[in-house]
This record gives sequence, structure tokens and C-alpha cells, in this order.
Amino acid sequence: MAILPILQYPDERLHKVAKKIERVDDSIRKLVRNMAETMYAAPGIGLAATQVDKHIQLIVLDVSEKHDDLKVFINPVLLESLGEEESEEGCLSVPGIYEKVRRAERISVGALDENGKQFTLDAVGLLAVCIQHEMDHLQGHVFVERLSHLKQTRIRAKLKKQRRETL
Ligand code: GNR
Ligand code: NI
Repeated sequence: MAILPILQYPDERLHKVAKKIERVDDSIRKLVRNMAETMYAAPGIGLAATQVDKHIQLIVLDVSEKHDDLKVFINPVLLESLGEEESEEGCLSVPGIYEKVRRAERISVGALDENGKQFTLDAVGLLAVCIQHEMDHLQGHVFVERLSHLKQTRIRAKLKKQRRETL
């Protein structure tokens, strides 16, 4: 297993649109294991392949307290979204920044698991937020891009300062 480097915003590779996975094979399952290890080590509750510079439609996620409920989404499709809710989000590609984002309150997602088996999942709360956050990454969107331009400018300045101080 391996910890993979996570792209840091602003990096133009975070804006690439992920391609559909044609075949769920051992190379995909190996990437799933490495992404899970990277997510747990960070620590984070989700990780999109885009963030580790792999531009394919793959997400790993675990919102459980005991870190024993890994969920894998391959080629995820949003089947339904209902209501609106605002909640605070963070991102491993934008460390130290937490901002409120408005998203659908309840969603239904269809995807393949790591064995290529199709499933659907209804989600609310943190799970719903996290799935939407990760599906945004696959489309090349980072959560800060849903904020006002003023906030985005401030965030970029703060990140630059943070990075100067940790050099
Ligand atoms: O670890 C993460 N926490 C989080 C908290 C609130 C909303 C979304 C997230 S996802 C984030 C990990 C990450 O960057 N995934 O892309
Ligand atoms: Ni993220």
C-alpha cells in the first residue's frame, strides 16, 4: 500500500474532468486501496481520484467514527437530489480552510463498487455532503469555487501565507 501525494489548490490539474472507468480490474482495486490509505492517513472522510492526479471517476469515502465503513463509488451518477442545506466544508486540497457551502439535503446516487457491481445509495447529512463534494472534484470543481470571488481571493492569500510559514 502507499500514501499518494494530494494536489493542493490552486493547481490546474484539480480542474480536469474525470473519465468514466470502462473496466473495474485489479489496477482499479489497487488504486482504491491506496486512496483509502491516503484518506485515512490524512485524515479525511473522502477522497476523489482527481485529488491524487488520477482523472478517472473514482471516489472513496468513510464518514464513520470508527473508520470501518469504507465506501467506494465508481462512475457515480446523481439520480435524485432534494432540498437545500448549508454546512461547513473542508478539503484535503485546501488545508486549513473551512467555509459554509449550500448543497442538496438528500440525494440518491447510483455507482459501481470495487467489484464492478451496481448499487444505489440514499444519503442525508454528512454522507450526502461528502458525496456531493467528491462528485464536484470529479467534474474539476473545488468547493471554494462555489464561494464568492472576494472569499476566493482571500482564501488564496491565506493559503500563500500558510505555505510561506511552513517552508
Ligand atoms: O475530509 C474531508 N472533510 C470534509 C468535511 C466536510 C465536507 C466535506 C469534506 S471532504 C474532505 C476530504 C476531501 O477533500 N475530499 O475531497
Ligand atoms: Ni475535497
